[in-house]
Amino acid sequence: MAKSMKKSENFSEWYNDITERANLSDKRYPVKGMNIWTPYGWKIMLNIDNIIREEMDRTKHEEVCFPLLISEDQFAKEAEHIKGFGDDVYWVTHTGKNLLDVRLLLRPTSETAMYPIFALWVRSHAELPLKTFQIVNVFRYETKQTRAFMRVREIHFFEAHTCHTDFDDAEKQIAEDLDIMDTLAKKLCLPYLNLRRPEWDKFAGAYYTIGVDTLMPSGRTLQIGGIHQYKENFAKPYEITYEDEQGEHQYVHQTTYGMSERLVGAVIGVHGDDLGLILPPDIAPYQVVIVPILAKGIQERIIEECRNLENEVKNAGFRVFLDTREIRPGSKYFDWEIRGVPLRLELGQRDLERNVVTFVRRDTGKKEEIERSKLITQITDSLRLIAENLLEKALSSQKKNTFLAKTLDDAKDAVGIVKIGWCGEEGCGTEIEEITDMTVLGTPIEKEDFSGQCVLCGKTTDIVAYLAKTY
Ligand code: P5A
Ligand code: ZN
Repeated sequence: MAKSMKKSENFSEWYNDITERANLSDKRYPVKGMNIWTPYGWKIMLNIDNIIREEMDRTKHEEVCFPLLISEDQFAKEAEHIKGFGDDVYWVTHTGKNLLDVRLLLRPTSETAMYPIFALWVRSHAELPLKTFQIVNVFRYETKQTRAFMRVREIHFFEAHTCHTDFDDAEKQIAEDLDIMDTLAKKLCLPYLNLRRPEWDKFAGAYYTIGVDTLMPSGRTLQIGGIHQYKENFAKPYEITYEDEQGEHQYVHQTTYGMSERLVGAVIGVHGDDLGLILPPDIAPYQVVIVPILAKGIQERIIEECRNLENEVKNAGFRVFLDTREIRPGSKYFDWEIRGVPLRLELGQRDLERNVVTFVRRDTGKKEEIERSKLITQITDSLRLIAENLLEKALSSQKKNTFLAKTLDDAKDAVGIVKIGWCGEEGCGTEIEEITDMTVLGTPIEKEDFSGQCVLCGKTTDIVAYLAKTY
């Protein structure tokens, strides 16, 4: 077996290695940036999608599914949007040998597919807000380095699109989106930052963008979500209007919220260790794995008892897997550790005789014996503790790797998230990016107490900007 990588020594290799060995994704597909979802990886993704669907349901968004192809004329209506996405687009130009009259493109995101239709759907103020979402694949010809889950060209994509009577109602939607983000991030045990992106880095066509960033162990941040206020920017070119109470036609105000399989990438990177993945219990395909320790003579009794355990755990509402493969228990431990299953139960002759189960936590490696009768309470408690521990660890690592830099030199030396004083001017911002070789992620949406100087021009300012190297 190949020597396993150390996460702390080479995060990037470790990430690729773990993704492969945990069998999350098959990267042998012969089109760059397009990977295959394996059964195990797909189960994780679907568990995340299910949480998102629950949240959408709770907040009364309705699921839709728009076509994959967009015609060029529809795509081209909003100038900023096409400027931002034009180069990333995959075009469909032919059918067989014939050139198409109107070229078609694979959606890189679905604004331009949906909004001509929203213009037909939205009639009166009584139908607003319109709250929709879809979970579909989108295509972006990324030129930055591709990497499983983190940057792909065929993206498993969640996108919510809403229409509102006015700016304030759209702002309420953004507050709701932030609340949804928080619920989801808690379940994934991920700390994150909500940063209002600088003007030069907002979503193409947006009035403003909130980037949701998480810190990876490499010291780079990964954007795991985008929440955008469009104001009337798309409503105008797509003529999405409604009749208000006075019978006047008004443009809707729109918002969107997007996430992707990057959430899986963040979970792998943030929580995993040198033994493999560690999956947050809420998204683990199996929360509990049972490994029989077979002793000669009573093999059948042990298997039977393991089946009883399996049923008991399943009936209590947990996702459980009984591993009856004919390989050594040690190999099974190894496999399930790589795959990040939060809890392992072992049952052998000694356990059977003493009416206990051996119980191992993936996050701490701690092994203990528990009474058979306390099994379900113990599982319930342990899964909760694992989730808490994962979040706490990640939070403390984020804290440890966040620095306030007084000067550009200090900023340059830091690995992680760097906070600096910034006057707010684009000129200073982009120059800071060049000098530090970092990205200005933006300013926190909840204003932080700060008074100091812009690290570049020295002007007194109360604005803190966050900088980091990014994926
Ligand atoms: C919001 C939904 C949008 O596209 N339109 C509809 C808006 N926003 S976004 O920020 O550009 O994308 C949303 C999130 O998708 C993830 N993402 C990716 N994931 C994997 N591979 C990619 N190439 C990729 N590109 C974007 C990011 O998490 C982003 O925040
Ligand atoms: Zn300045």
